[in-house]
Amino acid sequence: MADAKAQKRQKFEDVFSKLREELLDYLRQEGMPADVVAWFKRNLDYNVPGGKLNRGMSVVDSVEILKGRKLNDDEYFKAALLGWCVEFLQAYFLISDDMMDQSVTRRGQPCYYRLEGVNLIAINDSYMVEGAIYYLLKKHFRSEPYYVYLLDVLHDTTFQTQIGQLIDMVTAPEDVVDLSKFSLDKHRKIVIFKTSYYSFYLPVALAMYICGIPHSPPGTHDADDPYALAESILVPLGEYFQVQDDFLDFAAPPEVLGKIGTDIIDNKCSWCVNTALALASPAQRRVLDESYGIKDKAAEARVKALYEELGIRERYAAYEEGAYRRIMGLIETIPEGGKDVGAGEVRLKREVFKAFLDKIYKRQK
Ligand code: DMA
Ligand code: MG
Ligand code: MG
Ligand code: MG
Repeated sequence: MADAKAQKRQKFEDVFSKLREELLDYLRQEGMPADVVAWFKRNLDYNVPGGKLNRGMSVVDSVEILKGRKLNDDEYFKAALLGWCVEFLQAYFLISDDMMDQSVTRRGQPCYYRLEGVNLIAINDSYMVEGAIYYLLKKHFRSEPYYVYLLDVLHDTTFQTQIGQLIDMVTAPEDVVDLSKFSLDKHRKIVIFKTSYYSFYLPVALAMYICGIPHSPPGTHDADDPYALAESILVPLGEYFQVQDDFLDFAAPPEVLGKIGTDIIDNKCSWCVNTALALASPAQRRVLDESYGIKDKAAEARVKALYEELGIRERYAAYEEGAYRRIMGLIETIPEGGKDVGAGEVRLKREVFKAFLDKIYKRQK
């Protein structure tokens, strides 16, 4: 079982090696100096492949589920390529996210911008990881009838994520800590925009496009559009995923998580602080007001102790159970046997969403 999982990952990673070579060849063909090619190679190797690969591999999984059969070599390559586009997009966001959050580690190693000689060049390096997506897409999908849909969904979800990162940053100013600005409502907006669209809707929508699932004609009710239906389930799923991310920032051991949490010190509008604010007595609220969002390890420890005192772990466990049941309920609104999408033979299936939910339920990292 563990072997099958490792093999599956290896097969997916082999596609990355091929894509990386195509990108490096492009620079070489353009006559770029060897040190420039080497820099781009290190950028790609350091930032793109080392994560859990859940988002990327879920494109392949979703295509397999939608088609209801194993993929041939060409179908696998195309699905995996789109999966890697999601991973490239993620890498682009993470390089800049770590700079903005002044994070220290990511995936068990120093954040990229902290490497010697990198620093602010990481800004351009993040743009190049994004640019690579459109080079690869054009090279492999230019003549497909759905090419423009791939471009649209990538651009739309990129902009949504950038808006989400902006709300996240603006709600967490470095100089003024004002916890009255926080609310679970604002938190919801932040997490849906910064995480749900690109991590959950995007992989499934890409899979649906290459399977040829059509949009319903303009003017028809949203509920009849398979993409709108997918979004209505994947957005809450992504919200649950980011609540996990917020909780793990506080509760998970860094050696398991692969990153050191910064939310308390960075004054983030996290699920944990919002939940704590709702539970705190006036005295506990004063602890939060005095210790949250300041660059001081002892203050951070006081906030963490308060989280323990308020039972944030138990609240989270209850939230997780509720979220799981609620999302399962949403999935079960899809007609059994798949939603008939008319012209296409491929139907939206419950299994696409269940597979995703099972991957993240009770995750520890
Ligand atoms: C993640 O927000 C959002 C994006 C778009 C990278 P975050 O800062 O909570 O992520 P992490 O905990 O991985 O730094
Ligand atoms: Mg971050
Ligand atoms: Mg962030
Ligand atoms: Mg986080």
